[in-house]
Amino acid sequence: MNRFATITAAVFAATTFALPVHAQVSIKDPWVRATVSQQKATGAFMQITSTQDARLVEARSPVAGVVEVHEMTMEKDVMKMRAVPALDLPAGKAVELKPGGYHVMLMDLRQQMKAGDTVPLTLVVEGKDKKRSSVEVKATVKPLAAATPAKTDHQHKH
Ligand SMILES: [Cu+2]
Repeated sequence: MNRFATITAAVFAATTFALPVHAQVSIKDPWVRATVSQQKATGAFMQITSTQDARLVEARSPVAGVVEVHEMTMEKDVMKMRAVPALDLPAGKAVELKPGGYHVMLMDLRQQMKAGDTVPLTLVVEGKDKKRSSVEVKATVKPLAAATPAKTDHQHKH
Protein backbone atom coordinates (compact mmCIF):
# COMPACT_ATOMS: atom_id res chain seq x y z
CA MET A 1 0.00 0.00 0.00
CA ASN A 2 2.67 2.47 1.03
CA ARG A 3 4.85 1.41 -1.80
CA PHE A 4 2.04 1.93 -4.30
CA ALA A 5 1.38 5.40 -2.94
CA THR A 6 5.03 6.30 -3.38
CA ILE A 7 5.08 5.17 -6.98
CA THR A 8 1.92 7.13 -7.75
CA ALA A 9 3.41 10.25 -6.21
CA ALA A 10 6.55 9.82 -8.29
CA VAL A 11 4.53 9.58 -11.49
CA PHE A 12 2.61 12.75 -10.73
CA ALA A 13 5.76 14.60 -9.79
CA ALA A 14 7.29 13.61 -13.11
CA THR A 15 4.50 15.40 -14.95
CA THR A 16 5.67 18.77 -13.70
CA PHE A 17 9.28 18.33 -12.73
CA ALA A 18 10.70 16.14 -15.46
CA LEU A 19 13.50 18.54 -16.33
CA PRO A 20 14.51 20.10 -13.03
CA VAL A 21 17.87 21.38 -14.23
CA HIS A 22 17.11 22.57 -17.73
CA ALA A 23 13.43 23.14 -18.27
CA GLN A 24 10.20 22.28 -16.59
CA VAL A 25 7.45 20.93 -18.73
CA SER A 26 3.90 20.95 -17.53
CA ILE A 27 0.96 19.28 -19.14
CA LYS A 28 -2.58 20.55 -18.79
CA ASP A 29 -5.86 18.76 -19.53
CA PRO A 30 -4.51 15.71 -21.35
CA TRP A 31 -7.25 13.71 -23.03
CA VAL A 32 -7.75 11.05 -25.66
CA ARG A 33 -10.67 10.81 -28.03
CA ALA A 34 -12.73 7.69 -27.40
CA THR A 35 -12.95 5.06 -30.13
CA VAL A 36 -15.54 2.59 -31.31
CA SER A 37 -14.60 -1.08 -31.44
CA GLN A 38 -12.38 -1.98 -34.41
CA GLN A 39 -11.19 1.60 -34.70
CA LYS A 40 -7.43 1.52 -34.99
CA ALA A 41 -6.41 5.12 -34.48
CA THR A 42 -7.27 8.14 -32.40
CA GLY A 43 -5.76 11.40 -31.16
CA ALA A 44 -4.44 12.62 -27.84
CA PHE A 45 -4.68 16.30 -26.95
CA MET A 46 -3.30 18.55 -24.21
CA GLN A 47 -1.61 21.84 -23.44
CA ILE A 48 2.16 21.71 -23.07
CA THR A 49 4.16 24.47 -21.45
CA SER A 50 7.93 24.41 -21.08
CA THR A 51 9.79 26.92 -18.93
CA GLN A 52 12.59 26.99 -21.49
CA ASP A 53 12.81 26.53 -25.24
CA ALA A 54 12.40 22.85 -26.00
CA ARG A 55 10.92 20.53 -28.58
CA LEU A 56 8.56 17.60 -28.36
CA VAL A 57 10.44 14.98 -30.36
CA GLU A 58 8.72 11.73 -29.58
CA ALA A 59 5.65 10.22 -27.94
CA ARG A 60 4.95 6.69 -26.79
CA SER A 61 2.06 4.80 -25.27
CA PRO A 62 1.55 1.17 -24.29
CA VAL A 63 -1.94 1.24 -25.85
CA ALA A 64 -0.69 1.95 -29.37
CA GLY A 65 1.78 0.22 -31.66
CA VAL A 66 2.69 3.46 -33.40
CA VAL A 67 2.61 6.95 -31.90
CA GLU A 68 3.43 10.07 -33.89
CA VAL A 69 3.14 13.82 -33.45
CA HIS A 70 0.79 15.06 -36.17
CA GLU A 71 -0.29 18.32 -37.64
CA MET A 72 -3.73 18.70 -39.15
CA THR A 73 -4.41 21.27 -41.83
CA MET A 74 -7.21 22.12 -44.20
CA GLU A 75 -6.32 21.94 -47.87
CA LYS A 76 -9.15 22.75 -50.24
CA ASP A 77 -11.76 21.67 -47.72
CA VAL A 78 -9.98 18.40 -47.08
CA MET A 79 -8.52 17.66 -43.68
CA LYS A 80 -4.98 16.45 -44.02
CA MET A 81 -2.69 15.05 -41.39
CA ARG A 82 1.01 14.70 -41.51
CA ALA A 83 3.64 13.59 -39.06
CA VAL A 84 5.98 16.32 -37.85
CA PRO A 85 9.51 15.45 -36.77
CA ALA A 86 9.30 17.78 -33.77
CA LEU A 87 6.94 20.28 -32.22
CA ASP A 88 8.47 23.51 -30.91
CA LEU A 89 7.76 24.40 -27.29
CA PRO A 90 8.77 28.06 -26.96
CA ALA A 91 9.71 29.10 -23.42
CA GLY A 92 6.71 29.97 -21.30
CA LYS A 93 4.18 29.57 -24.10
CA ALA A 94 1.33 27.10 -23.79
CA VAL A 95 1.32 24.98 -26.93
CA GLU A 96 -2.09 23.56 -27.57
CA LEU A 97 -2.67 20.15 -29.06
CA LYS A 98 -6.31 20.09 -30.07
CA PRO A 99 -8.69 18.61 -32.63
CA GLY A 100 -8.03 20.21 -36.01
CA GLY A 101 -4.46 21.14 -35.09
CA TYR A 102 -1.48 19.43 -33.57
CA HIS A 103 -2.14 16.13 -31.86
CA VAL A 104 -0.45 13.01 -30.68
CA MET A 105 -1.64 10.30 -33.06
CA LEU A 106 -2.17 6.90 -31.53
CA MET A 107 -2.20 4.24 -34.23
CA ASP A 108 -2.32 0.46 -34.31
CA LEU A 109 -4.41 0.60 -31.13
CA ARG A 110 -4.22 -2.50 -28.97
CA GLN A 111 -7.55 -1.88 -27.26
CA GLN A 112 -10.68 0.22 -27.51
CA MET A 113 -10.41 3.67 -25.91
CA LYS A 114 -13.43 3.83 -23.63
CA ALA A 115 -14.70 7.04 -22.06
CA GLY A 116 -13.45 7.43 -18.50
CA ASP A 117 -10.40 5.23 -18.99
CA THR A 118 -6.94 6.56 -18.31
CA VAL A 119 -4.27 6.23 -20.97
CA PRO A 120 -0.58 6.55 -20.10
CA LEU A 121 1.52 8.57 -22.52
CA THR A 122 5.22 9.28 -22.48
CA LEU A 123 6.38 12.49 -24.14
CA VAL A 124 10.05 12.90 -24.98
CA VAL A 125 11.20 16.51 -24.82
CA GLU A 126 14.53 17.74 -26.08
CA GLY A 127 16.10 20.87 -24.65
CA LYS A 128 18.36 23.32 -26.48
CA ASP A 129 21.35 21.37 -25.20
CA LYS A 130 19.98 18.30 -27.02
CA LYS A 131 19.37 16.53 -23.74
CA ARG A 132 16.23 14.48 -23.75
CA SER A 133 13.85 13.91 -20.89
CA SER A 134 10.61 12.05 -20.74
CA VAL A 135 7.38 13.34 -19.28
CA GLU A 136 4.79 10.88 -18.07
CA VAL A 137 1.20 11.87 -18.77
CA LYS A 138 -2.07 10.29 -17.73
CA ALA A 139 -4.70 11.19 -20.30
CA THR A 140 -8.42 10.74 -19.70
CA VAL A 141 -10.50 9.22 -22.45
CA LYS A 142 -13.41 11.47 -23.34
CA PRO A 143 -16.56 10.44 -25.18
CA LEU A 144 -16.73 10.91 -28.93
CA ALA A 145 -19.60 13.39 -28.86
CA ALA A 146 -17.97 15.73 -26.37
CA ALA A 147 -14.62 15.46 -28.13
CA THR A 148 -15.90 16.42 -31.57
CA PRO A 149 -14.87 19.94 -32.48
CA ALA A 150 -17.79 22.31 -32.93
CA LYS A 151 -18.92 22.30 -36.52
CA THR A 152 -22.38 23.62 -36.14
CA ASP A 153 -22.87 24.16 -39.85
CA HIS A 154 -22.63 20.48 -40.50
CA GLN A 155 -24.76 19.44 -37.59
CA HIS A 156 -27.73 21.71 -38.23
CA LYS A 157 -30.88 20.02 -39.36
CA HIS A 158 -32.83 22.11 -41.83
CU1 LIG B 1 -3.14 12.35 -36.89
